[in-house]
Amino acid sequence: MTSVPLDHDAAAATAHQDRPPRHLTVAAGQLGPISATEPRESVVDRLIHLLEQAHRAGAELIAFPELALTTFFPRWYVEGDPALNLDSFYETEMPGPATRPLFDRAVELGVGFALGYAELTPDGHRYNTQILVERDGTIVGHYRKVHLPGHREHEPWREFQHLERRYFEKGDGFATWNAFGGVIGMATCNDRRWPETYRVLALQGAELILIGYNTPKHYAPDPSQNPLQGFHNRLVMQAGAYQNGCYVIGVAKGGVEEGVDSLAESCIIGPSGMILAECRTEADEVITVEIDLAVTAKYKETLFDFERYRRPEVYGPITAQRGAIPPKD
Ligand code: ING
Repeated sequence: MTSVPLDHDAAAATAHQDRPPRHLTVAAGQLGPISATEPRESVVDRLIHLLEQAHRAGAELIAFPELALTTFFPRWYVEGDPALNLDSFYETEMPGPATRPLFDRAVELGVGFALGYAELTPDGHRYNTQILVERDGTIVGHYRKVHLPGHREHEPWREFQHLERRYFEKGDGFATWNAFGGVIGMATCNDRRWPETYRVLALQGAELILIGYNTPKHYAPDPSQNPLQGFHNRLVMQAGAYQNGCYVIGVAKGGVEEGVDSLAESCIIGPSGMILAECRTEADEVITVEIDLAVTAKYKETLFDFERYRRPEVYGPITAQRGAIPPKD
């Protein structure tokens, strides 16, 4: 039983006083398709071009998509052991020879970035990974995707596969980092659909959450959702932002990639839940917004004052159960 301090209503109820501003100009670096044969060096050139464009617009941080260095290879079932056939899609060092130019250019321009890629560890573990790199080129954050969607075995009935559960292991949790003058959290793609993602990050102080995604517009288990992909994308990130008093950047690799039409619609969302900027194309595109991280306090210190209003003592089922347990008759 979690002991919760007594109610805080004794605290004086006064209008929220604005905090000193903490401005940060952020960008989403959306990617169009990456073909299976596009060399890493070519993709890195595209990322550098987006980073330079963001820098010209004053950005100090740019978020790149999930698996931003390669095509979304989990759409294919590859016979035999994944370790034997798919290694070319994984990074064994970061930065490596192909990605070092991105780090070098970022340091030259003083722009930090978040980058999603497939990670193969020295001891043979595979993750859908995202890193946070500060403006001096230091990797300050390292996140491995927690919620792996799709399936593990070949399902030939599908137009294309979604084998993340075959090609990646689950990450072991969410973390936040002090960087860029605030508290930054990261999540990846399917993570954005689960409210726990935002709440666990916000309970660790997150003020800005960076989320890369690759989302096919066709959802094989229920195609009735296909026309709602854009709505669901905005819905979950806007809700997550508002309910946790956070800025959220959702950044896509979109367009028709190896025959699979994928959602673009990258956007930057404020703690009000309002969309502050959104991409208009399904190609490489940069959007930037000068945000004020101090504005998060308007929500975190009023409506969503966790310490004052949350009731963890009644939230037990959220961590005690995995699936739903309906009431007995
Ligand atoms: N992609 C998807 C996502 O959650 C998916 C999985 C595909 C959901 C299609 C809905 C429709 O956005 C990843 N990579 O998690």
